Amino acid sequence: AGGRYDFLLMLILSVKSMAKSSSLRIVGGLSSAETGDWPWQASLQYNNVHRCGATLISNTWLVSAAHCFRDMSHPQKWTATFGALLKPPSLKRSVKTIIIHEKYRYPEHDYDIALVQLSKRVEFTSSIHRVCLPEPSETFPYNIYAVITGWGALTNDGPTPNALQEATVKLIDSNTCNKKEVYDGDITPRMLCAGYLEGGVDACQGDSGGPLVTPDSRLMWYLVGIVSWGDECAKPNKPGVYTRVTYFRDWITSKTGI
Ligand code: 4AZ
Repeated sequence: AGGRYDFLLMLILSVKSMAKSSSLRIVGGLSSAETGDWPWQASLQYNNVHRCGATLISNTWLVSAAHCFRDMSHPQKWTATFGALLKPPSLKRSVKTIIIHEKYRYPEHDYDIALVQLSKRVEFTSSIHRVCLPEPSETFPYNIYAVITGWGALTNDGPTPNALQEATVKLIDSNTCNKKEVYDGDITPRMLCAGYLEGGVDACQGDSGGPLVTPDSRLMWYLVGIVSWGDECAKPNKPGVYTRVTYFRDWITSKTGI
């Protein structure tokens, strides 16, 4: 069945990219997203500057990466914005609470997950609403397609866009990702690799905390991963590494009730 949904996803994405002039984005992504395309995507901003992505999982909670809040876990300085453009955003919320995973220890990448509670509800619309969370027991086969989105750098150490970028990547199995020439055993059970071993398409600085999503057979989108780390961006044998959301599904419930 995976092949069939892969085909549908590729069809949707290629039709979308044909419908507008494509250019090199995210790193090697298809193009800018359109308003409402990825309605769960949020920008987390510190003193009104974009720092990280985040994903809406309820009317009041976002999930993001723990490393986004290093030395900056004071909620009052953070805001979340929604809408495909950073400026002007279509909605803005202040942050009430930041919960960083108890086992996250900088500079390690393990347990790279955080929850962000908004000070006021977001009322869902067609262009701003939550993503689905997978069951803890869900297993996503490797080689299926998934989509990454964000306002991160367009190339390693390169410029950042105002419009949300999107790209298609493939899930990579952890045995492959732990090979000596790839990440040499650094991939823990809390992580998931996605991208291409040949390089070229990847998340990059500023995409951290943002979503890696894949659709089910009904085209409901599920959060599979959270942009976490990688050796620079889009290099051969250095795919993006994501926080594995299924591992943390029960932790999310314990903190939010979701
Ligand atoms: C970063 O520095 C970062 N290529 C995020 C994602 C990746 C690398 C670096 C993955 O936030």
